[in-house]
Amino acid sequence: MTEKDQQELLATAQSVLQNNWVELENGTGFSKPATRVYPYQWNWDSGFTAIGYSHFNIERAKQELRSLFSGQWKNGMVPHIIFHTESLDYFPDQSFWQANKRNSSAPEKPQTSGMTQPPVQAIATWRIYQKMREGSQEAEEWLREMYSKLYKQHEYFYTKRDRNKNGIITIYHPWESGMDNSPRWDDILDKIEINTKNKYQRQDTRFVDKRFRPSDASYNEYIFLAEKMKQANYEDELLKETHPFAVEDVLLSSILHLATGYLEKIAMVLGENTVEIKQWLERLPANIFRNQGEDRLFYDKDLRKDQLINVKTAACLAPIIAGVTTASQTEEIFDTLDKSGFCGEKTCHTSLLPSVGAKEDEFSPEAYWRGPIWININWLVWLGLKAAGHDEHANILRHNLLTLLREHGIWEYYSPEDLSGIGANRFTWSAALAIDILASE
Ligand code: 9WN
Repeated sequence: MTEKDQQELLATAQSVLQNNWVELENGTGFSKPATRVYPYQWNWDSGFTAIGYSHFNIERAKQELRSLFSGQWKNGMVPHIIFHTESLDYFPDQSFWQANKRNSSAPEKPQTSGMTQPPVQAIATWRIYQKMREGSQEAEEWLREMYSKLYKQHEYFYTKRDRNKNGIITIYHPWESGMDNSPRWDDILDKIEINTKNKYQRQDTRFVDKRFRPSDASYNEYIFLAEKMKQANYEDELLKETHPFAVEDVLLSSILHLATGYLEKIAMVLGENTVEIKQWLERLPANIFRNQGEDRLFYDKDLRKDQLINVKTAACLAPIIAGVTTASQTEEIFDTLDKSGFCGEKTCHTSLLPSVGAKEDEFSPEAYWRGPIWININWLVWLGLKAAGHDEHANILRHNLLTLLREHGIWEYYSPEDLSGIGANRFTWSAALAIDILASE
């Protein structure tokens, strides 16, 4: 890609972030993931966005995280949506969740949802610190401001959601995975008996073509499960026993492990005690290989059945993101993907990863998390490859990501067949991560 192409991509990506920024009356602000379809602040989106902003507007990067953590619960949970504003464009909104009426941990204001998402904020906090004058008082003050919030966020996962103390975190809803309608959840969802019918009106399909979004049947399942969580007042102890959807999620756990490494770095700069963090960091590497299938890929576990969920999706590479695979294990994973035609006609050594293997029965190139290429997943794998020194492979991925963004625009996701952009146009995290990839060598 020429220098001019890169400059133009950077300018477009920055303008997407500027456009999706929402100024709040209290002087702070947050980024909508996209105009209309996602009017609030989302958890992992905001971490990716802060990383993008750290390259050109440190204040915005900090505000993004500050506004997210203003919705943190007393028990440490950072909810998946923070409702700083009101909007008629999204369902379910704050009136559905009623989090502050149901759980005394939830803040009165801002209102929030009652579940969480993969935690990328410790990574973002560290990136912001690196961009400030490292070692300066101001930079340390930033870490000090964030540390206890991040610590509580991680402590929540390791104490409330790590049921078997194995570093593999339990999620109670597909929305918590961030990969909402992934076929990873199909079997469990198919078997859930929806015995109450909720009356509700979807809003998403007013803004994005229905065929690119989850089906109505999936929405019924999401709302049924969210309603069940609400009935349990979002109490982890109750959900643990009775909730019909309980899955050990390898992707979320790998992201948590990666982010906990950054939490440790932050603690070390601040001279905080790292004993507990070190113990958390021991869990996943000691146990994740139990989630490995005979084909060398990694799978989630359905805790209600005590069985691995054998569907080939991009989550099967998660331990590469966590940085816990050796060079030969990483090679084995990519060899398996190539043999199974995961990336279609090209190999995964040379091409972007689709969300679901191209030869899987469930693969559907334009259906949300059931096939399309997502920038954040490829970015996470790129980071993992880069950190482990797989330079050649990382460089190919970087090149493919930038070419995709430059030639096809800044979309929510892309068809692996013709690389056309789908879902929401001018999508915030795709722009933010484009900026980060451009800034790397
Ligand atoms: C539900 C905001 C979010 C992302 C998720 C993505 C999608 C929401 C939705 O949008 O989920 O949380 O309404 O479909 O799946 O990863 O955080 O961009």
